[in-house]
Amino acid sequence: MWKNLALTPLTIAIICQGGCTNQPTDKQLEVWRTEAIARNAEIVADNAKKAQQSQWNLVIQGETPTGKSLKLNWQQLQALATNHVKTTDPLDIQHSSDLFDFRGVPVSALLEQFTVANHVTDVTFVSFDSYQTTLNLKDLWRYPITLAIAKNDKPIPRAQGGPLYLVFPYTQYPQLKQKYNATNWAFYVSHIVVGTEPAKLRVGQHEVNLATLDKLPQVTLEQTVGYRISWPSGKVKLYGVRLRDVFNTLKEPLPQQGGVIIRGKAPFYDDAPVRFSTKDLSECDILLVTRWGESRELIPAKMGGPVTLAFSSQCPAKISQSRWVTFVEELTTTP
Ligand SMILES: Nc1nc2c(c(=O)[nH]1)N[C@H]1C(S)=C(S)[C@@H](COP(=O)(O)O)O[C@H]1N2
Ligand SMILES: [Mo]
Repeated sequence: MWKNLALTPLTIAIICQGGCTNQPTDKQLEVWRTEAIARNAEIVADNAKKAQQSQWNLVIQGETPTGKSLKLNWQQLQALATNHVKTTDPLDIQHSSDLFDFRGVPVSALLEQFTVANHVTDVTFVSFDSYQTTLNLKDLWRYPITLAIAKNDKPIPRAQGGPLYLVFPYTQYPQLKQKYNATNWAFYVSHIVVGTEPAKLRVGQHEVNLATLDKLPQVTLEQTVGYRISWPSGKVKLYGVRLRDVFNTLKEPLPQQGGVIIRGKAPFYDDAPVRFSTKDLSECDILLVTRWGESRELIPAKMGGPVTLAFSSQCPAKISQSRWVTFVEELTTTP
């Protein structure tokens, strides 16, 4: 605590105690003390913010020949963040005509570390809050679209998309504005998915892939979906398996009093877990969806696939108004 304290009039006053000629008045000491406390609180808050930022990781994964993934910590990101993009920021509404100097890692520099499978056409960015945006792979090679860590030489505050903000060089390449609008500028990016990952879920001690899911009883729903991004509006066909069948088949007992927690890729699921009681699971169909539409296509990353969570319209509102989890990665039981 004390080593964080800035050299303020209070510390000087303490050093001077006894030895200095102009003794401060009690009132002056009280002012200095108040100032020192305020300054100290600022430093502590600032350190907390820095700690939060230094814990930020970026994961890059997806369709690479070996399924290789890469996790970069804050220190590594900082070392890579050497590219400058001078552009307006369409999400900085109060300064919409200002030119900002963003410093960050061009996405192409990250992709260079992979051999991307030939058929891959797009790359999806997933954010802390589960927001997602998908870009054309060719555009990432063609333009210095960048994950920025600094804006005008300062770390980017959370409210402005930090610590890692996907920025487009609008000013240098105005044609990018036609293709990518403000909704593509993703705040607090945590994952980059190249193409679409193969289905791989952790269920308790088990690892489950698409072949395993395909062996379970298949359920079809036709209804409006609750995903935020890139799904058609109106009724959509969804195909998948019931959560309760997944647990039963794997002989993972569902706790009578407790329930299950469903975790997606976005880090905020750790803070705000999506959970259902065992009773909820028996009352209606809560599904892990693996295919959609008339032609039963696999769910691409662009739509939050390969596995998403869905609720039958027969489910009570309290259940179906839960989050429609995208990029489902883990199911665990909870007492
Ligand atoms: N991580 C993240 N990035 C995001 C969003 C979001 O909800 N989360 N919203 C997008 C959309 S739709 C817009 S219009 C702008 C501004 O979003 P806001 O009005 O919610 O700040 O940010 C874009 N980037
Ligand atoms: Mo928006």
